[in-house]
Amino acid sequence: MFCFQCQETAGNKGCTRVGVCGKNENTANSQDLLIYVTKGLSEVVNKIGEVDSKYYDLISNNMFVTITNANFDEEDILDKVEKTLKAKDKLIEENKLENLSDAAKYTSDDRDELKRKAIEVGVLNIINEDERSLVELVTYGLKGMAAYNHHANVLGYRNEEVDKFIAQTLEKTLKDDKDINDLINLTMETGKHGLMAMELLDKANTEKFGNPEITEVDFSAGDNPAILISGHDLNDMEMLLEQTKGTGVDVYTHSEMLPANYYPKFKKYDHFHGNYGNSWWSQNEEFQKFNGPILMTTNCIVPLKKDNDYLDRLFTTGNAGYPGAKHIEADENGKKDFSQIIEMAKSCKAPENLENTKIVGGFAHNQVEALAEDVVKEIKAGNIKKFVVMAGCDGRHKGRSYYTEFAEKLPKDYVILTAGCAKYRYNKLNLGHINGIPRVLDAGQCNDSYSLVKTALLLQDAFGLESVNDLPLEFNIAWYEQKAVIVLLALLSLGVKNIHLGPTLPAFLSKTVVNFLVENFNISPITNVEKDLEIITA
Ligand code: FS2
Ligand code: SF4
Repeated sequence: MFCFQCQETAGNKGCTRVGVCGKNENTANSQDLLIYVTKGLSEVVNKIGEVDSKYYDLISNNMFVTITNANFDEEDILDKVEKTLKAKDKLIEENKLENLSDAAKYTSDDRDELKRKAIEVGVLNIINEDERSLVELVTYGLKGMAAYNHHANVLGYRNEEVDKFIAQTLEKTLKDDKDINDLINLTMETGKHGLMAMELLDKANTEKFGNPEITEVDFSAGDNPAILISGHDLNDMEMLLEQTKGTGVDVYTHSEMLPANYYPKFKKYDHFHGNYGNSWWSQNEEFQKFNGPILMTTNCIVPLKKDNDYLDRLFTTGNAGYPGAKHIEADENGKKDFSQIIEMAKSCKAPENLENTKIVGGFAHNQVEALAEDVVKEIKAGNIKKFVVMAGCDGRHKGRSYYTEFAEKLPKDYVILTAGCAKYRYNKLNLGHINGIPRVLDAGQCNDSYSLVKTALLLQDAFGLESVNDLPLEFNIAWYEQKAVIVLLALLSLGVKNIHLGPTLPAFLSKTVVNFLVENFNISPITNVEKDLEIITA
């Protein structure tokens, strides 16, 4: 195996024997094969031109499955490989396609052969380091885009341009004669389409569930038995709340599902208790203490430790998967039956209380727009000096305490704009208010990063500035997995410069690609809190 797609990759070079995330060699290889056959399917779909949207769904789903910490189940991934091959072969036969690439031609229904092939199709097949770097940068961006696209699709929203871009770009990565400049252009195009996918998801979420609003979220545990829901899928959230109504079972969010608390539609459910626990990586201890069933709707899953005995309480759905955990499939209409989880919850003890914290969030673009007048007033009065976007991911590395310290030491007239699980590093610090405007404005999940872009454009407009780079706005982004890659590419496609990126630069960026990003966008790695604060406050 060779995998270097996330920030925690071994030695910041690559995982070669087992993933730091816990992904074993066979699972890693099966994911490589899933990407390979999905590229083949994409080529076939592009050749035909117009196909049923179910093929685009399959492409997005497959990409999503391979995102860090989404699916650890080799057999499930190989099932998806077989499903993809069958769909592709049917299209080839029906349309009598010829002159296809090896990836599009490849087929087998023999598991042993699939496992053999899986070893052959890894990222190291591209020998030229710069080419490999750009192909993987684009592919990881597409994974993030596919995740956003999938969430919008299940809510009934679609942008054909996004679907087609994903399929066409995947096919382009198969070409033997890749030109570096073409790949650089493709990277920027990926960012541009990433923004479209984010916009689509924002529209889907806000039209379905209302605009997030300022909300105080309770982190304490109640007395009823309960279900913990994690990941990012708001469609699953709604189905779970609906099915648990009147059952005596409460629902709590975990990690990236926290922002579900900000949506008007979800707030109406009395048995939606609040949030339990913290960032994804603290789940082993927190799931153990929760006592009731846990539903993982997407990444980030952490493999169970030896002393964890909650596997029988762990459920996955959608593109998430974990060996031994029960998986809840949607029916042909997209509906999911969570009754077995609810029945299990009834016989479980109530969650153990972890804390009595309360946090305030819900500052997505509509809410910020409602506050715009006050915000502009405070900026003009000199009470708010700058905004710092501290969005992105959290992770296990000790070095991430940088973000806690950075937030703590920011001057008191600085406001943090955030989205994603990165906020767990500082969202309980009580950083205070500036005349009623909280110093940490949480827009929601990493999936809601579009809100931060809208907020920046709103401020640009309010001050009549030509470029977003002229705003009193700094970017200190923390990344971990591939959704952060598409957020970064989306920002670059908007021309955002001077982004600080940490805790480390991606291992998949070659020196040439890093130089390109520095020369054109002045991206820099974080250094230490003092030095970075000096730069940011200059
Ligand atoms: Fe956090 Fe993990 Fe949101 Fe990422 S829960 S790092 O995959 O998607 O952000
Ligand atoms: Fe390693 Fe990250 Fe890949 Fe897991 S996803 S195998 S930690 S690089």
